[in-house]
Amino acid sequence: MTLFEVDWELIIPSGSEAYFTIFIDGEIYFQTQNGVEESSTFITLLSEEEHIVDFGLYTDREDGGTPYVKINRAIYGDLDIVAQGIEFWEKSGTGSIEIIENYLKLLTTRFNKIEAIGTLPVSEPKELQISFDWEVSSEFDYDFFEVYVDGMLILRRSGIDYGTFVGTLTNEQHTLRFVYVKDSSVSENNDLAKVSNVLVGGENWLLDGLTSWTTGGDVNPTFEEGQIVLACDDDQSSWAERTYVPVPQEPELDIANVRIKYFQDGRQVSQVSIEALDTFFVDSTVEVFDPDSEGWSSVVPSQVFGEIERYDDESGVFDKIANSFVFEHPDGYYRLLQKCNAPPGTYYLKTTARVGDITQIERLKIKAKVNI
Ligand SMILES: [Ca+2]
Repeated sequence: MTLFEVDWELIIPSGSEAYFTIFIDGEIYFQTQNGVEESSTFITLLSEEEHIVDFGLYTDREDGGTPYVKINRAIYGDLDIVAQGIEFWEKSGTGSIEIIENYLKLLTTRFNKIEAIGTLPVSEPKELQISFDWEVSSEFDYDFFEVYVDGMLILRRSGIDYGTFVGTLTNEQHTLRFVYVKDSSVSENNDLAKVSNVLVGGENWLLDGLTSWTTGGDVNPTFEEGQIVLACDDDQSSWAERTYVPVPQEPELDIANVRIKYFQDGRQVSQVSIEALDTFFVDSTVEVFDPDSEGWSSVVPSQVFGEIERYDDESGVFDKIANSFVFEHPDGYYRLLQKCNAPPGTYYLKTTARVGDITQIERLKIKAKVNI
């Protein structure tokens, strides 16, 4: 999911009245109290699909002067929305929307509303997928089903509505919370919210009902027929939450677990030059990485074999010319002896070592000069 942060400011001259709203995908996510001047930061996490954001200003009285809203900052992931300019916004209603200096200004006159509507683009998915089915049956616009991740609102719905939410999060610890919350009066419809099929990182979080969940609010939710049922009275809430803890990852090694080292005359070599490609030898040792000591140590492989190859620049393919003779030396190294006839050029000694389940293949470059 992607963070959407909005710094907003509602200015209401004394004697005037107005309120400010934020709608996302046509649903109300935030609303100020009518006539109260305030400023704050609105934060929500939105799923990877496209979203419609709608900032609205509603003016009742303007006896003291015209109220207006300043969107001082709006950031969606890495995207600075205010910096996109006025073209980002579509105007709806009566009044004006304009970019002044570094903010978006919404202004309208009495008994009117002005909206600035923009489209938040599709965002990149993260590693951990979460999904759930939800339904709400409540007083529209007053009693809400809300979903939070790490305390940030990700979904808010009311009335009679249902759907499947799909989003992704970083593979880190996250807390998912479902809430049913009611205002101070009036109940409509079934007056509850239900959640089922909660899948987090491929795991079904409702297999054992609410056993692994924390529940709370004024009324604890219940678990019925595979669903979390959230319900409560006026001015109350009911919630259930669960925390995802990532499985510790094996430390990633940027080195192979087995390696082959080459020697000539007791010195380690990374390539070999020879006068002629009829007979020569290279010694090799095989080592294994021990993650505990974080060091390499010699190992006796179950199998070692070598072959001389020619590399074809055009096809990008190694062609085998001849096998090596492998002699196991009592001092723990393997002598790879080559006998073959080929013209001067660049060749490779392909060495294969098997250690347990690991088959390690390495190639030593051989430069064969003119055979005198
Ligand atoms: Ca209500």
